Amino acid sequence: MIAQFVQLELNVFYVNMKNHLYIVLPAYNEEANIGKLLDSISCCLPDAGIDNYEIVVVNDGSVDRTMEILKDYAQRLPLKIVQHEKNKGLGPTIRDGLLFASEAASDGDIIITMDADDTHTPGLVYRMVNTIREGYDVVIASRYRKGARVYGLSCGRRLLSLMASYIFRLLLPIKGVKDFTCGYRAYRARVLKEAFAKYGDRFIDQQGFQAMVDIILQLRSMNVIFGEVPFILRYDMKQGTSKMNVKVTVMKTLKLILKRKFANKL
Ligand SMILES: Nc1nc2c(ncn2[C@@H]2O[C@H](COP(=O)(O)OP(=O)(O)O)[C@@H](O)[C@H]2O)c(=O)[nH]1
Ligand SMILES: [Mg+2]
Repeated sequence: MIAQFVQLELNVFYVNMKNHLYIVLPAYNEEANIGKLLDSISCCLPDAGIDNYEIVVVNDGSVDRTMEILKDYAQRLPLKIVQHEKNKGLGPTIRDGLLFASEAASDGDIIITMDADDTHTPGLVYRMVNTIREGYDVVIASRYRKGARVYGLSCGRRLLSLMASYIFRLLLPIKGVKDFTCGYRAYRARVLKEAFAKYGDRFIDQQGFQAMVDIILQLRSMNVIFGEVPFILRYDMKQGTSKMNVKVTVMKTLKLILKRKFANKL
């Protein structure tokens, strides 16, 4: 019991001392969700012994109250806001967030991305951070690992994600990856720094939702160790509708597969 307590204390100490954690949130018109998510992050992380964190929200030209809410939270949380005056799309937004975080981070720090729609539970951050510390470079919150659950997502969207998973595993397999499309991920900061140095402006150059899968495809040729942890997707918590245009995303993703598979233009 005492030994366990000491071990826990050491763990907490270790997380605090060694790893700075950046949480990058791409946000477009998330007034209904962003406050709830920031509340849960600010509860969950200290509960897990992680006090050394910073949230980076990229507000992508939202036309609702997202900015107002963010400014309010920035007064009490370690929160930086990167502002796009106009809506640029998920690709440029996630890129600017990752660039901001990786420039601020040291090599051993950890950068997490999650949706700002309150469907990615921050309780998983602790496990993702520890999985990086076990030796993985990129850890994906995966819907295709034992123990994963999906609540509230339509059958059509479920099927689409599953098909994407099989197509990528068949055509562009990556050891350790089954969920190519989930945006909830942890990256060792060094890997992102190296990717920005290697690819420059070509790193994350897709505009839409397919940018998320392309990050993994671009890291694939860089000796990166990928891992996954099972994840509970709480789509039932989401207020409002998805911002993903399914048809456009499917077409652009298919085009991307052809480009990466056959033209191999990385
Ligand atoms: N920057 C930016 N972010 C977007 C845009 N559309 C969606 N997002 C963000 O990308 C994330 C994923 O979108 P979401 O609606 O949750 O997609 P879904 O979970 O796949 O249904 C959320 O954090 C959104 O706020 C956009 O046009 N620009
Ligand atoms: Mg979402």
